[in-house]
Amino acid sequence: MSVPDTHPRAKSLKLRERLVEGLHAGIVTESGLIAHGRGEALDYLLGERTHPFAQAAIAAAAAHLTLAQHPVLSINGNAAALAAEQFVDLARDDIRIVLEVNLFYYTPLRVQKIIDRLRSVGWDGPILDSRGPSSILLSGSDNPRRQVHPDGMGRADVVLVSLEDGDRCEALLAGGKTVLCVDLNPLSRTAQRCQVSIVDELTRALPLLREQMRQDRLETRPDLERRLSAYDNRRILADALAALRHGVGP
Ligand code: PTJ
Repeated sequence: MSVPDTHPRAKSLKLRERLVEGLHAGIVTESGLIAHGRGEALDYLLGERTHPFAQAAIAAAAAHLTLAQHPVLSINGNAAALAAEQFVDLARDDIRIVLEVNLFYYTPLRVQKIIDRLRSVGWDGPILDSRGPSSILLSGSDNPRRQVHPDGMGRADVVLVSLEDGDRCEALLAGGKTVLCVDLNPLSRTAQRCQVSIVDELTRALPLLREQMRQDRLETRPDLERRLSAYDNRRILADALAALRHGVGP
């Protein structure tokens, strides 16, 4: 059923449709629908808008990605279903950015379907598979989620993960990576542990991140470094939690 633009919950319902379509296309798992429902509830409480704490985190994430030598965008089933075009837009803007498919519920077929989705929105560059035949294990922990592609997260200094499980984030941190996340739950292990937590809905956050990265190309390295040294992720998480507790919903 298509949702009319005039419906009061149109945006939210359209995102839901993308997830359901992704499930039928073999991109999203059943658990992915549950994860989306959790995100939807949190976003409702946040008034479905980007708050200043998310804008500050986006600015920090953009600085990290701009200063990085080997930036990687990690893409799972939900992220691909919701925002394939937006990830491709980011990668098109910056030839250093590498796309890596990284799945919790791994099957080679799902990886292929996600690659096909990224191709269908016009990406013709490389797309790596974290658990393909050439994968390696990150050192620093025995975390079960430490498999990465050597040309992607294996050599990355900065990784953006979206809607990610906590083990993956911990494996990347143990491997010495700077981890940036998009996660509507400020209490998730990923949001709590990573260096920059963007507590915002993925499809709202990515265009803002793209715009900020475009502006940051004109900034000097010392200015970006100053932005990062002034950034306090603990404070951002506290502000996000306060907004959720206070309940700023529609
Ligand atoms: O595709 P796979 O196999 O890699 O599996 C993907 C899921 C999402 C199932 C897997 O990574 C998972 O179980 O994730 P979690 O642990 O449920 O974490 C997902 C987090 O993303 C939760 O904290 C949700 O609140 C949050 N979230 C869900 N939808 C959105 C979101 N954050 C931002 N934007 C969203 N649209």
